[in-house]
Amino acid sequence: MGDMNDIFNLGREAVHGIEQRLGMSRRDYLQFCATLAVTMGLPAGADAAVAKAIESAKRPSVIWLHFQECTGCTESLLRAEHPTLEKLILEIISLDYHETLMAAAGHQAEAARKDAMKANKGKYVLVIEGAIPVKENGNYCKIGGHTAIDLLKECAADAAAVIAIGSCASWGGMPSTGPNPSGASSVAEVLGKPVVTIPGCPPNPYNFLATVVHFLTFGKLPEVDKLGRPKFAYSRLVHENCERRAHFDAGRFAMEFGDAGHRQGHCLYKLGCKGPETYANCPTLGFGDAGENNWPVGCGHPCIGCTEKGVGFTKPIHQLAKMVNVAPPLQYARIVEEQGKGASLASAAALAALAGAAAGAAVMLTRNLGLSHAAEEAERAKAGSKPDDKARG
Ligand code: FSX
Ligand code: SF4
Ligand code: F3S
Repeated sequence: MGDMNDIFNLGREAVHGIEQRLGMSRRDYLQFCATLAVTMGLPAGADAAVAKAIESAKRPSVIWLHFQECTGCTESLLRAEHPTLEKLILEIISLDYHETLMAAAGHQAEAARKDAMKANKGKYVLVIEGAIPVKENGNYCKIGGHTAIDLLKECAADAAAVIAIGSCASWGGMPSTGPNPSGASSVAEVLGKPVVTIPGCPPNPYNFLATVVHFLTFGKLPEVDKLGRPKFAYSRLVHENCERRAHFDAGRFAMEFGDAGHRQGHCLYKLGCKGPETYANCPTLGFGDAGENNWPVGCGHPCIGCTEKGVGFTKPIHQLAKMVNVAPPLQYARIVEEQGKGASLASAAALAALAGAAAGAAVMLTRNLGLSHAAEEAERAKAGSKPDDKARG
């Protein structure tokens, strides 16, 4: 958390102005700035910079286009349970063109877009929600007689920054699910250059807001990974911060919805949870400001990998996830301990046979039950095998 002196030294008059403008108490406002700074992973004191930027900077003009999508991105931004989030968004940015929210229609709406682009040439932030269909010359999506392809290119030409919000705009998302009849493509593919992406279906509104506030505070977009995702939000696997992780490590899994394991909050890996191969900050940020555990896994549903290209809307929901950086057996306690020489090979073999193990497994069990750690290592050295390979079978 930042230096409170910095925050409280923020001119009282300025903060008063903010109180008036945002219709929230000074305490709530400063808390909000601190939350955004923490979301962005900024160092101590940055919350004061965020507060100053929001207070002093001119609201950036935002032009928001909708293509192939469900409008869930907008919904998640504006229907968050936080009582002031909607207000904050509309007060921090100047939403000059947004087809779902604007009152204008038809030619009036077209004129509003042109006017906003002209008045803020080179300075506006272009936000794209939805994928762009490229098959049949883009005819699957037309607005005001123009294809999504043409609209995107026209609006991106004079934008200061382009943000692809949601998985559809980021990598094709749900509309690009095979066989992808309309050729749904990402913003970066159509523009032929990388853009900032905030994937998620829908994405967490705080990740979008933090990205915009970063732009406002530092005059540039946050650091991104090779897929254009802000590192502050997408550098960790869901699995790395999941509250059910201890159950995964201990081998306690829900095997079907509603079973004892599921009711006790055990790991959802065996129900197809894609947390082990999905990068997102859902477990740490949560959704909807409705308190702890308000995210898919927290609510008892496996992560479907909605942020991740090649996972969400691609892999079958109940297919087991690929373990990106950890394999389950590595987490289990060794089955051969240091002390003791253990049983003879013969007695161990008998034990394995008694246990009814299959022939191959019995051999393995024989080896593992029958040897002490030191002897096991010696066996391996003799066989020229690497540690653990055999123990895991
Ligand atoms: Fe919907 Fe947005 Fe999903 Fe896509 O979010 S919530 S289909 S990511 O573009 O509206
Ligand atoms: Fe959590 Fe899913 Fe990982 Fe289990 S597999 S710990 S439910 S992210
Ligand atoms: Fe999506 Fe998984 Fe998060 S489904 S919302 S990435 S927990």
